[in-house]
Amino acid sequence: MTEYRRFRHPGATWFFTVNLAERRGNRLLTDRIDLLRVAFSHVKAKHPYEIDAIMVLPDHLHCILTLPDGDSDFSTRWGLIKAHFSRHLEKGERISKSRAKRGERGVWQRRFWEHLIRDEADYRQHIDYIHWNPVRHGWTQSVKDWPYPVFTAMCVVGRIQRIEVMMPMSPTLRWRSDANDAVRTSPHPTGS
Ligand code: NI
Repeated sequence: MTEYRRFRHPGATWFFTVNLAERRGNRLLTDRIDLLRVAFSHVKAKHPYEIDAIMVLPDHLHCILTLPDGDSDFSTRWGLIKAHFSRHLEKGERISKSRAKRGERGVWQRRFWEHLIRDEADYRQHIDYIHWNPVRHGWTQSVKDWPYPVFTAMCVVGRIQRIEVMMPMSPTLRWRSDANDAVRTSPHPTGS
């Protein structure tokens, strides 16, 4: 198991929730995880960031990113990641009139949720939140059974491995046999 990463960059580490425009029954992100990985690494090459933790769910994703010192331009990065993903995706999603008028795709929600990580406790809480998210949304009874990749900085460039290998673990996190109990006791910042 990967050693738990410590919170090292006050003022530079952020939690994000990014949603697909169409969420009901949409599994685009896990179906096209290949494309998502390419989008992340493509943007990272020109606009560096570190992925502290990430959970890709079928219709949204949560992650913690650390930006370089003095650079808090996460909006550019997300704009580019989303655009790269959409551009390489076959057309076919529902596109609203206002977006169609501007020639925009309808893959992602325009807005995303961001939260500046305050301190070690806040960092740990959000790591736990990310980790438990598939259970929280009812996709799986146990995080260990979640079949889709969780990737950290390492596997964005390398191969995707399973969650129990790749996920940075918080010392506060304990596996629970009762999934519902896990949901109740997991921290609940916001986003989705
Ligand atoms: Ni979620």
